[in-house]
Amino acid sequence: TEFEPAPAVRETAESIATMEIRGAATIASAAAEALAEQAEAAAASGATASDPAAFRASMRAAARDLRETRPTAVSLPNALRYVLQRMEGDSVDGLRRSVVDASEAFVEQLDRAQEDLGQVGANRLADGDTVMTHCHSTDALACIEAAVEQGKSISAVVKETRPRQQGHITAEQLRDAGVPVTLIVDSAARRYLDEVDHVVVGADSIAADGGVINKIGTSGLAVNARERGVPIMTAAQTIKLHPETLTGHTVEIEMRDEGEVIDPAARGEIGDIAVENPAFDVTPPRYMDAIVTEQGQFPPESIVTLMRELFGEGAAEPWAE
Ligand code: RUB
Repeated sequence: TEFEPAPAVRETAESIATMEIRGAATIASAAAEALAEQAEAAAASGATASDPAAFRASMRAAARDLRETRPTAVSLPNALRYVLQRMEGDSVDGLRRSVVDASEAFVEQLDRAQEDLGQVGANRLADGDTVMTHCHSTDALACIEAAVEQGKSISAVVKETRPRQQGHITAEQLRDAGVPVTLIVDSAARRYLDEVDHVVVGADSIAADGGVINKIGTSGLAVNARERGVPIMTAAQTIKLHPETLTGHTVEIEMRDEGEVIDPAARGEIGDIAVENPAFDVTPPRYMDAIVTEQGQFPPESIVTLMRELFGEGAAEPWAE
């Protein structure tokens, strides 16, 4: 493009692409913060410092670079849209300030939404419950941690989550919150569901039909939980709602490198086989008991009502004040 994004933006984009920064909420706040860094850099350098139109164009270019990193978590484009829609002013300094303010407001709302949904999710858990988790979701953890803060005694069975083992991050965080943790391989999930009272997962996107897009393996876990009679909830702030699914679009499922599945050194020995590595899957609404948001809990089939409220006529996005 004509505008090279600031080094801080390139670094953030690279960290999202390599999954050093990962998880839908964390990606969203990093992207919003990167736009603020772009605004500071553009207000201080070259043509963008003196030309409001050039400043705006450089912001849009930075947003495109951030957008292209990973396709599935809608919180990323939702964050970029939130900040860019609030960019206003006739001078570069005014524009800069509006972007920095919007970025800060976004991150604040994100934190508050997570706290609020944590309370809702915690209300679904009872003293003495054992929960099962998949992957690492800050929204899901907020529910478990809030339950512990309510004085409930909770223990956890944590799925390691192949291929990248984000379950290890979940295990450490729960251990630090004083939750007794048992780590299992993914394929042991159904066996352990007999000892579990509730499954708690996060989401990268929620579709208008109530389908939950989350880490690969979530849909199988949900089907098994239903078969075992164990309730399953998705903890998802409203920035996870995917506006384009209201008009019939589907959510792109990221396909990642085969090197995450099979050691490149062993590839030669195994020879001519196909390896596929989808990062996410879709859990149909009928296998999910509740979507827990900062606006309360919803049966998946009714989430479209909230989506229309937040994205429909005029109201341009979630987290409207
Ligand atoms: C992470 C993942 C998480 C959601 C929700 O996938 O699927 O469950 O992003 O996380 P990856 P949060 O590791 O591939 O990014 O609740 O923190 O937004």
